Amino acid sequence: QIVLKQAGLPDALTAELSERYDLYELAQLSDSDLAAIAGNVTVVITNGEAVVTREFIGSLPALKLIAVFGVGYDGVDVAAARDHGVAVTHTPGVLTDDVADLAIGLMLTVSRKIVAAQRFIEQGNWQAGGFQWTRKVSGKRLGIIGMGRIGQAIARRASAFDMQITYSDRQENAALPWGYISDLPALAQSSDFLMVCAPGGAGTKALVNQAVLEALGPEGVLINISRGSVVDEAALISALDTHRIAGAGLDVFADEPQVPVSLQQRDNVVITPHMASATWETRREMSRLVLENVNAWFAGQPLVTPVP
Ligand code: 8YV
Repeated sequence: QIVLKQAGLPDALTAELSERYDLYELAQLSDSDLAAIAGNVTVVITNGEAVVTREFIGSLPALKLIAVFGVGYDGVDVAAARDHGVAVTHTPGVLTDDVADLAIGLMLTVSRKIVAAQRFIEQGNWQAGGFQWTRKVSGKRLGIIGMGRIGQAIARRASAFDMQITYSDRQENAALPWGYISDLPALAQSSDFLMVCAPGGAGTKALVNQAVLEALGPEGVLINISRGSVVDEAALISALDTHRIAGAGLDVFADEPQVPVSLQQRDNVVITPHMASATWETRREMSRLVLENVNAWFAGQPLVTPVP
């Protein structure tokens, strides 16, 4: 019974897995190496960025579990997994705070131009006069696309900034105290900040398109901490080029780790390398959950955090 590591994982998790199981790393296997072990691979461990295709699942006849190091499992062909009787687990909950924290950080950083202000000092410009004025965040209107665990955590934080919060989702959640606007251009139009918190995948591809960005408007800021695929990146670049939106804060991109040059070196765009869940504390918890799921499967016990 082989555990196949298909993507980068924290060293401590890799060490723990290899202590307990017969662990192979896909990146280190030639095609013939892989063919030689394929019949014995029962568990595949992947992450939020990697892609697990139907073809790959089909090439591993003994596969029983795909454990995702991350909450988003849009990279895994879950329908194919189901067809092959393969369970999928992920790491929900433990990273919610970190992702929400970074979302708020990006919102503040873009609006108050914190990165540009630091560059201003470092480039020796302060002596010649003060930095440009920026835009207020507190009390502004925040629109959230995707009101799941992370969207709600962002909304709770934004409430402390006295923001007026509305959201869109597949359906209204009547238990929430925030206003529901299902139509995305309408949501964008009533927002100063638009946060993308919807999961990736076919159902949300390019949800934030030119029409949504136009509705957000020249004073509006887009923040994306979910998946690059949810935003039409070309439309975003064009909206920035033509000043049809005010700025953007982006932790995720369409073709990571490639980041279009046209999103770089802009005073009104703050970019981070898909790091929202990357704190020591949270990466430890994510590792623990991956390990618990794999251990549960080998012990014949119920999985801890299967995908719905
Ligand atoms: C990544 C993420 O999984 O949780 C998610 O969905 O995108 C991240 O936490 C992480 O970067 C590891 O690949």
